Amino acid sequence: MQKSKGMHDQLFIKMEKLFSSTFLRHAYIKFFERATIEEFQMADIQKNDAVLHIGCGPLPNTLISLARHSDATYVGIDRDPESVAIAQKMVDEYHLKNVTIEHGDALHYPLGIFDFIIISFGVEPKEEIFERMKCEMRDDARIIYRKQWDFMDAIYGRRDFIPQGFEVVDVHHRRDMLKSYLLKRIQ
Ligand SMILES: C[S@@+](CCC(N)C(=O)[O-])C[C@H]1O[C@@H](n2cnc3c(N)ncnc32)[C@H](O)[C@@H]1O
Repeated sequence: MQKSKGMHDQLFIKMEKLFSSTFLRHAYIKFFERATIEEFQMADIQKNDAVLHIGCGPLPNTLISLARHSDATYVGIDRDPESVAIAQKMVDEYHLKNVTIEHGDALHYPLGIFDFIIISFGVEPKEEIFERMKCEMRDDARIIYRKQWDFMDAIYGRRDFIPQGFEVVDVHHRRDMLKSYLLKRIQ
């Protein structure tokens, strides 16, 4: 991974942790809400679906926005224990009974029961994680995979990569400069 991308990821985690102890935490979650709801129109999550978010972060804005708008079962994991503890408090604060937060790394966490798997922008190592998903996710599962808008690839030093063995079903450019792919495994 390029140095500037790694620094960006670390900064993001620090910022979410900092906001989490202030009144700004609610504004932060609200700020991303519209972009998230627009993004997930392409996924069409249904009531009986199980959704895994890999890299929910200390402020699990994606899960909170989704759970407030679409009935489904949501699980958020993060490999950083401190982020998990903060995220759990946030979910409790929003009284979301259909969201579970767990400590877990995408390199080991069981993937086989999920209809949708969301991969956060800051999740690494992506190549290895996609290899795992190819073998372990359900045949009909869908992935929401986020990266920066293409023009920022040069800054982060990572080229646009669609993992081998997956095809693009849809693409959405979020208003906050994240590009989001809906992927499925090539059968
Ligand atoms: C951009 S941040 C959180 C995004 C966010 N708050 C949201 O709701 O979309 C990404 C998070 O991914 C976590 N992460 C990175 N690699 C991971 C992995 N292999 N498994 C689980 N979590 C990971 C980091 O610890 C970080 O908290």
